[in-house]
Amino acid sequence: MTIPMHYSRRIISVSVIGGALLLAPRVFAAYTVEAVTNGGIIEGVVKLNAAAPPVAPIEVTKNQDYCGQSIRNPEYEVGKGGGLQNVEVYLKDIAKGKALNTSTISLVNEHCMFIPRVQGANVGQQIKISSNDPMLHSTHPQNASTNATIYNIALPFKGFSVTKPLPAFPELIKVKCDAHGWMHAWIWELDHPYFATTGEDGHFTIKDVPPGTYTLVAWHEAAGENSTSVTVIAGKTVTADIQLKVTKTP
Ligand SMILES: [Cu+2]
Repeated sequence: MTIPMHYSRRIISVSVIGGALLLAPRVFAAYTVEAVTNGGIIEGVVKLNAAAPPVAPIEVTKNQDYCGQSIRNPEYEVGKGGGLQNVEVYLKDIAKGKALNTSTISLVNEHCMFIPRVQGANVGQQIKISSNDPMLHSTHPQNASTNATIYNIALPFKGFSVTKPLPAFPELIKVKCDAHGWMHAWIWELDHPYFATTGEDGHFTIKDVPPGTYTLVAWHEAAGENSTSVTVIAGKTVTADIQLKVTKTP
């Protein structure tokens, strides 16, 4: 599949609300692909500003024979050094740089949860949705802001899979399973490839960044967002640790 070098700046979106026809311009920043020969690296660790609040296990209300009575809640995954997993870290408003990702991303229904819980992706990529469980799941991605359904895939048996294109424009996608209300995943679909998801130790690395000053954003499903300014120098590694606020009190 070919990836366009940049995207249309202005799309007119038409919606009908309460019978009124609204014309609202939706503006998307363009991203231009160009060779990066002198890029730098941004790396860091995302941590919480306080101890993660205790989270009750997920109560299983359906298919207990397979899923069990409860499932550990992965809302806050804090590693040994205090790093927070499943944080999407990305550059905001980067105008040009390396080519977009084109591989097919994966979302697996496994033991009554989605794997991975959080991932980044690019416009133009495909997603393989599959199930490793012997009962019915659905995979229902929605725009996280509007709840507009992107598609809704039924996965009736173990080994079933469907590969679909991601939406044509960048958006935060929230995925749910209509059969199991506790199943959630998030996909940060961006129009540039400068993103990373923190691992078990809360660490992230973003490579081949053209020299310049950028806003680096960290997003977490429960702790929300924070950002920092980061200046990348050719051939160097810059450290940019980010702290997120615990929003729930124990
Ligand atoms: Cu399910």
